[in-house]
Formats: sequence, C-alpha cells, structure tokens
Amino acid sequence: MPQADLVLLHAPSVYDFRKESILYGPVSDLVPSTPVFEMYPIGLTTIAEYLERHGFRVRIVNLAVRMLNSDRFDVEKLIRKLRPVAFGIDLHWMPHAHGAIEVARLCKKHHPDIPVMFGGFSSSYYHEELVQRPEIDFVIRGDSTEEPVLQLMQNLTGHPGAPALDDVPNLTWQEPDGTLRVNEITYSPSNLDHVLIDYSYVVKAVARYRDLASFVPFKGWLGYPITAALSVRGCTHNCRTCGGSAAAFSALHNRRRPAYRAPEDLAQDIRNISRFSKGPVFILGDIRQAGDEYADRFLRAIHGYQGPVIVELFGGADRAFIQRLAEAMPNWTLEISLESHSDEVRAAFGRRYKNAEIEDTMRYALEAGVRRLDVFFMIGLPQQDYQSVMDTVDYCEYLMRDLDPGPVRRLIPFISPLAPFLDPGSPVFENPERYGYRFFARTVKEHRQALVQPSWKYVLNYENEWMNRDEIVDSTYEAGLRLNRLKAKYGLVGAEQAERTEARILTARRLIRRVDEIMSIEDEERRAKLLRAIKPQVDNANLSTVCDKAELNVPLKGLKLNLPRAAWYFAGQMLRRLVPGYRANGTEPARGDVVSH
Ligand code: B12
Ligand code: SF4
Repeated sequence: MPQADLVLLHAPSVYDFRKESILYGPVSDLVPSTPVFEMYPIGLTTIAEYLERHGFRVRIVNLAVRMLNSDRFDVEKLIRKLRPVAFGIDLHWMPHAHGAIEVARLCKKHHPDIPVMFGGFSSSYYHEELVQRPEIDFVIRGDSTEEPVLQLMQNLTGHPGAPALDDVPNLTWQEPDGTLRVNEITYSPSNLDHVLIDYSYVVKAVARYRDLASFVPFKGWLGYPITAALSVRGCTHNCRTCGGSAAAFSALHNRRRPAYRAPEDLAQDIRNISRFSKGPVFILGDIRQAGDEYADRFLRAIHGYQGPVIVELFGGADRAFIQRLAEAMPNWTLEISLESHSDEVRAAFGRRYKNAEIEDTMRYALEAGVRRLDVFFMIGLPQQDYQSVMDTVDYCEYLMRDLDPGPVRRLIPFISPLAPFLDPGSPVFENPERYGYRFFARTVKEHRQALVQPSWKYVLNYENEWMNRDEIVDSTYEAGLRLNRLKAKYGLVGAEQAERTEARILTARRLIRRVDEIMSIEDEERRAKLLRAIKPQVDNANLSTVCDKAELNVPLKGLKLNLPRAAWYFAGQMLRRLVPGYRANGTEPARGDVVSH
C-alpha cells in the first residue's frame, strides 16, 4: 500500500470511550454521529484533494469510526505502522478536545520526529494553548487552510522555493526556546473556487488505499449515505451561542464576508455526489444568504435534479420562492431551526423572525409538496426557563395538529439541548455576563477534564440565569418524553418505537440520578468502582436518547452506493484533464469538472 505524505486523523470525542463509563445524553441526537462524534470535518477531504492536486499523497483515517466498529481495533498499532511526513489532526469541534490530543500523544510516542499539525474551528480559537503542548507542533488557523497546509508541507519536505515558516499564512507554532510565533491570517479566500467539494478524492483514495473502513464518515453511513454540499464558509447571522457566527468568523478566521461556492459549481457538486450515492445531499447554508440572484442561479442550475436533497432556511420565505425550490428539486426535505416557540426567546438568541412569518413558510412548503419538514427547537437559550421549554413542546403539538393535518403527516419537530458545550468564540462565550451565562470550562485543559465526567450534566460547560445544569437536564428529559408521546399520538412514530424511546428516556433519567448519587460519595476508589459497575447500562442508554436517530432519516430505496461506477467516472475526468481530446464514455462536460490551479 502506498505511504502517504500527510495522514489526516479524526479522533473520537473521548479517546477511551470504549473503557470509560460516561452517560453522554442527547448530545448528538440531531446529527448523524453517535456521542463519540465520529464524523470528520468535510474540510479533511478538501485539504486532501488540494494537496493531491499539487503532488502530495494524503490519506484520511477516521479512527473514531474504526474504534466504534470494533472493540479490538488497535489504534496504536495502526499509528505505529504509518510513516508520513506529517500528521494532521482535526480539533474542529470542541467535543474532540480529549480524543484529538490523546491521538496526537500517540503519534508523538511512536514517531517523535514526525510533526503534528492541528486545525479546525476550536484549534483556531485555542491555537496558543495548543502549540504549547508537547504533542502539537503546528496549528493552522482559519476556515480555509488548503493553501497554508500545502505551503507547510512544502516547507517540511524542502520543496524548491518552499516558504519559510514565517511566511506560511495562518500558522502558529512554538520555537524550541518557547517563543510563540503567530503568523497573521492572511489566507482567507473570498470564494470557494479553489476547492472541490464532491468527494471525488474520497472515492479515488478508497480504491488506492483499499481501505473503505477508514474513510467512512460515520457509523451506519454505508446503509444511509447522507452527504453534505457546502454552499458557504461563513455566515451572515450572529446567533448568540454559535461559534460559526459572523462575529466568530471575523475574530477567529479574519473573515469579513462569507465565501460562497459558485452556484453552478454547487449544483455540479450535488450531481457529482449522485454518481456514487443515492443518499440525500444536505445543502449546507441557506441558499439565499448570498442574495436572490445567487439563489436563482443555483435553482436554474439544479433544475430537474431528482435525487433526495435537504435544504435549510434561516428565516421565512415567500410562496413564490418555495414553489421554485419545489419545482427545481422535487425530492426535497426542508429543515428550519425555530429554536423556541417564543418570539422573545428567539430574538434573545439572535434570530429575528416571528412565528407568523415562519408558519406561513411552513404552510407554503407543505402545499408545494415538500417530502418532509423537520423543525428544530433547542434548550439552553437565553431567557428560556423550564416552563418555556414545556411551552415549546405544546407549540410542537399545535404545529403537528394544525399546520399539517395529514392524512400523511410530514412536519416533524425535534428538541434537543445545546450540548455538550456552548461554542468557544460565540458571542455568549466571549461575553457571558452580558448574556446571563456562566461557564465551567474556558480552556482546552478544562474542557478535556469536563469531557471525562460521568454524565452529560457534569460535561456541560455552561448554565445560565434561567436554568442551571440540573434544570437543563430535567427539562431535556421531560420535553423528550412529552414530544415522543405527541409524535406517537399524531402518528409520526409507531407505537413500538415510541415505547422504546420512552423506555430509553426513563432509563437515562434514572441513570443520571444514580450517577449523581455516586458522585456524592467521597471515596474516589469506591466512586470509580460503582461507575464501572453501571457501564453496561450506561452504554445501552447512550444512543438516541430523546428521539430515535432514525427519525431523522429520509426513506431510501434500492442500491444506495455505487463506488466502482463513480471511481470509473472520476478516473475518466482525470484522464480528460491529462490527455487533451480524451472523452470517457457517457461523461458530459460540466463547469465543476474543471479544476483551476
Ligand atoms: C456544516 C456544519 C456541521 C455539519 C458537519 C459536516 C462536516 N462533516 O463537516 C453537521 C451538521 C454534521 C455538524 C455537526 C456538529 N456540529 Co457543526 N457546524 C456546521 C456549520 C454550519 C458549518 C461548518 C462549515 O462551514 N464547515 C466548512 C469549513 C469552514 O470547515 P471545513 O471545510 O470542514 O474545515 C476547514 C477548516 O475548519 C480547517 N480544518 C478542519 N479540520 C482540520 C484539520 C487540520 C489538520 C487542518 C490543518 C485544518 C482543518 O480547514 C478546513 C479546510 O479549509 C458550522 C457553523 C458555521 N457557520 O460555521 C457548525 C459548527 C462548526 N458546528 C458546531 C458543533 C458544536 C457541532 C456538533 C458538535 C453539534 C452537536 N452537538 O451535535 C456536531 C459535531 C458532529 C460530529 N463531529 O460528529 C459548532 C462548533 C463550535 C466548536 N468550536 O466546537 C459550529 C461552529 C456552530 C454550531 N454550533 O453548529 N455541523
Ligand atoms: S446558528 Fe446562526 S450564526 Fe450559526 S451558522 Fe446557523 S444561522 Fe449562522
């Protein structure tokens, strides 16, 4: 098997999750991952593709998914065998603060001379703390690191004309004498023309390394191959708890304006993905963020696409727009984050739209034949107390009953806590007193300690004026119970599934109290012993806590993945680029096929 120059590793949230007894709670109920957060950032594929285009070999190893899939999978053995020029580890999401650093430690243990680089949102926030750790040599900051990683790799390999470390944009490192070096974030491209976001790299790399298992983005993906198409890096909004808000992008990534994918390229990315996957493509980012002209161009370019797509809207839309969406992509699901039933709470969170407006949007979508309408509510918001959470559940009943009377109901509400962490870099994290919040962890070190606490109540890095950690936990389980019963009442989940979910919530509630009792014992050894004793029950309660994860899935029929066909197609594309005049059978030229250097 060819050795890679750069190996990109994705760690589990808590490295020892196979041994530790931790009641993770509903921290990942609304994303495809388990609480191990095994999904790797989409950016690993764009970094890999960009470097390959410039002559380096890159391999992605999703350690988290490999560990989840097998208790016997030996991480150290795998790391020992690898001999790249450098390791790259994502600390993009803060919940990986434990696992990412433990994996870095293993890389250093077996390969003390091979540099380890970190990147991602949380790395960008904590770059100085990270490079002072012995396991980490470099942090590459910013939301677009393809070019800086390339330059760092050229430096490390002594490439002719390679930049000195001082000249690698966005780079932080520590000199041997302990001096911190922080280069400015000067690489922050204004658009996404320089990247390929269609996973063609992954399809080719799976064939090259004969290692599908390491590239799988999350457990269960082969049965439900959902993928993401990225319309934007950045955001025009400023939701108070979001580490990807406009304010956070400006402070962390020196990004003043979002960088958009050209609308025609976005459409082509989706069509390219459909060559290997029949699963839904989630179009990340509201396509209206860049303005009406952008949305129009995208809808024209994607018109007639028959595959399943998931579209998100960050606010209300008029009937004409919804009609155009439905005509362009008839097999569509809509996602809207309402956050709360209360206009006041939503406004305090930083979203200004009102119920009346968003309810109209939902009606238009249902009229236009949307396949599913997922509506999300959150717990842990500013000005939201326990009663307000219960009122949100009542509002969910109103939505199910009055907005979508059936016969086949398509509007599905979900509720979940902001957990395990409120985002570093978010307005609330930067200014807790102003927004009525209190934090239990501020540094990487403190977040690492929090992650290995025995229940998600102790992991939560915040509480606020309106709910303490106990109330956040209690309201979450109570809301979960009530919403589950309502979904059964309105036929959105079957009776048996509802019973299973109810049983899981009740077990989780019982276990969280048991953990509290154990935590009140002073003798540390006895505490550890008792926590180990409940591990089997804790593990059973850890998946799909307040709703069944499968509730999020769009139904799929027939063959879901066709990697060989796609590998053939992408190889044809590459040949076309290399051999002028070459034309692979059945491949039509398209804008997204051409990669500009
Ligand atoms: C899309 C998205 C998702 C998608 C992820 C798709 C994917 N596979 O990447 C989904 C919906 C699955 C998701 C889930 C979660 N998300 Co999210 N997500 C976003 C969102 C909306 C956009 C992110 C984005 O634009 N990515 C594209 C670019 C910017 O990143 P990228 O291409 O992947 O990576 C580039 C750089 O970050 C960097 N980089 C990344 N990794 C590495 C590694 C190395 C070695 C290097 C050098 C560089 C590098 O270089 C890359 C290429 O240029 C942001 C909000 C926002 N507006 O940004 C939140 C955001 C990133 N998510 C967040 C969170 C908290 C989560 C969850 C933990 C929530 C939860 N509790 O379930 C989960 C984690 C899931 C998991 N790992 O299993 C927070 C993160 C805050 C923080 N610092 O921790 C954000 C900022 C806001 C939010 N609260 O939603 N998310
Ligand atoms: S939560 Fe708000 S600020 Fe964050 S990405 Fe979504 S719309 Fe933008």
